[in-house]
Order: sequence, then structure tokens, then C-alpha cells
Amino acid sequence: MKLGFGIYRHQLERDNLRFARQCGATHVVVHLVDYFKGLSMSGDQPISGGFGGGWGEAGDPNQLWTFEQLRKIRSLIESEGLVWHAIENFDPAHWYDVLLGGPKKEVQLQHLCEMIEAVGAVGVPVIGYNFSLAGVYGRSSGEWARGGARAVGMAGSVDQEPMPDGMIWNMRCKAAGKSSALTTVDAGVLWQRLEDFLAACLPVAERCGVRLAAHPDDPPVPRLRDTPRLVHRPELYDRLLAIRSSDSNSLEFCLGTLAEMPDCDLYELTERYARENKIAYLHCRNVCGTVPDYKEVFIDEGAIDMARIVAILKDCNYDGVLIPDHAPQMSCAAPWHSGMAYTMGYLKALMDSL
Ligand SMILES: [Mn+2]
Repeated sequence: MKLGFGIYRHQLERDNLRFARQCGATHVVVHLVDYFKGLSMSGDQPISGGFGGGWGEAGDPNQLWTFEQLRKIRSLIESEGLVWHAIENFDPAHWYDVLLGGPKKEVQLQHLCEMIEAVGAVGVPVIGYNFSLAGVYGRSSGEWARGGARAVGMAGSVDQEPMPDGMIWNMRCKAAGKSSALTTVDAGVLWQRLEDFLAACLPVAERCGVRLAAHPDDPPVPRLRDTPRLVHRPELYDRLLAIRSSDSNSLEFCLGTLAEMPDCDLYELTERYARENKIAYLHCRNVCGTVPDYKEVFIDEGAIDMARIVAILKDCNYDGVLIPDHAPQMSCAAPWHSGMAYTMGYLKALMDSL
């Protein structure tokens, strides 16, 4: 079992890699999507929601990840003594019609396969993805964690206002220009789109030694912004895995999102998927409550017994990576970094104590 650290696109530079290493990370998970492009920032955080209440601008549909670009990132990571374990998320610009079932679907599936090949060639073993129309949306923030630390959560209501045109996966993607017929579908249609994605991409991923790792829907509600959500119950992870039996069909196992699902036996679930070697990496955070009324808290408060989770992983000989997901922001000059450093220290101590 290894401790990793998630690096956002705008942080992909030497100082943040050193910070990760100093926190005890041996591995990193890199987001290549700049979620906050075009937004005003305060330190590391966007000041307010952008287009349609979401994040920033998606990337360029025609600029795919290339071997050369990825190789440079790998060199930078390794020059700081770290191992690149995963890329987290495709850019909405690269696969909006795969999600929407739109006219560019086939060409975008081909682009995804080309990028999976480049990722495999550069030696990154995992791509995390989230097959979602609305993406991560609908949470608010408050001083909910210990000592009044600011954290995110939901306060009882689920936004069903449809997304504006040109929005997908909580980002503005002008090229998408969606019609509501493509988003306000029932869940069966979206499951079929996921099956088409896996049918096209898993054979390539298998051949290239890359695992595609599914994140559950965050927040895990059946519908959000009048779009269906796929993995909003623990048993729906089984449905996703059953689409194709393959080592490359795997999970980005998000403890916080799973704990937000009512009646989830997180310990049984962790043990089963760890034993079956379906976990490509874990997101670690703690929460109080379940959807649609939950709050994120510090790693050592909340409903999840993190020591028990780590002990289960050890017992199952899990040899993958754990990373902090998000953390409450601490009251100091570096609110984000201190929240992450606290989480890292806590996880490292749990791992060291085994
Ligand atoms: Mn997560």
C-alpha cells in the first residue's frame, strides 16, 4: 500500500511536487484538466462559480494528450523522486459526445483510444474517469469541519434545473452545444453510452497495460440537473464492473462519495473490491451524513473509521495507492496546503502503524 498525492493541473510544477514528497507521498495522481480555467482565483481556489454555476472552460477538443507532453510530465515527476500512478479525468472537450451520444461520438472514442495508447506508452498505469453528464456539482460550502474549517457538502436540496447549452461535466464546453434531448434522458440510455465507451476503450487499455478506473457520481444522487447519474448506489459499481470482465475495468474507489450513499456498508465493500483486485486507487476523505444532507469534515472526524479501512486494505494485501481527496481548509496563510498536509500526515501515520 502506497501513499500518493493528487496534483491539479494549475499546480503541476516543481514546488507542489516537493510539497507532496515532503508530506510523505511516493506516488502522484495528476489532473490534466484545468478545472478552473478562465475563473478568478483566490490562492488555489476559484472565487465563484463560472458559467452555469460550474467550473471553468474545458480544453481544446483537437489538442489530445501526446506521448511527448506526457513524457515531459513524467520526467518532472520523477526528478522529484515520485512515481506517476494515474491521470485523473478526461477533459470534457475530449469526450462530450461520448457522454451525450452526439454526432462526434465515434471520432471522440477514437481520440480516447489514441490518448490511452499514449498514456500506456509513457508508463502511467491508470486513468481515472467519471462517466457523468452533470459532473461534480450541487454542493455548497460552510464552516462545517472541526474548529470552523471551511468544507463542502449538501444542505438538503438537489438542483434539478437543467444545464445551460454548452455545459457538460460541470464545465463550459462551447463545442458541445448540447440539446436537452441528449441530457434529460433516462438512466438506461446513459448506461448504454457507458457500455459503448467501455467496449471501444477497454480492449485498447488492456493491450496498453492501462486500467480505466471509475469514480462514483459525486454527489451520489439518482438525478441532478435533470440528468441521470450512474453510480449513486454501492451495488451500481457491480453493474459497471459486470459490463466487461477485465483487469482494466476497475475502480477509482472514493470513500467519501460511497459513505454519502445511505445504507452503504463501506467496510464490506472495501474488503470485497480489494480482495477482487478491482481498486486502482482510493480517494480518502471523511464525511458526516448522507445525501442530500452531508458535510465533509477532517479525515479523523466523521462517519468513516479510517484506521479500520487501512487495516482492511492491509489484510487484503492491497498494493495500490491512497490519496487524499479534498480536505477542509485550515485557518492560516495556506488553507488548502495545510488541509492536505494534515490529511497526509494522518494517513501516513495509519499506514506506518500497521
Ligand atoms: Mn472522490
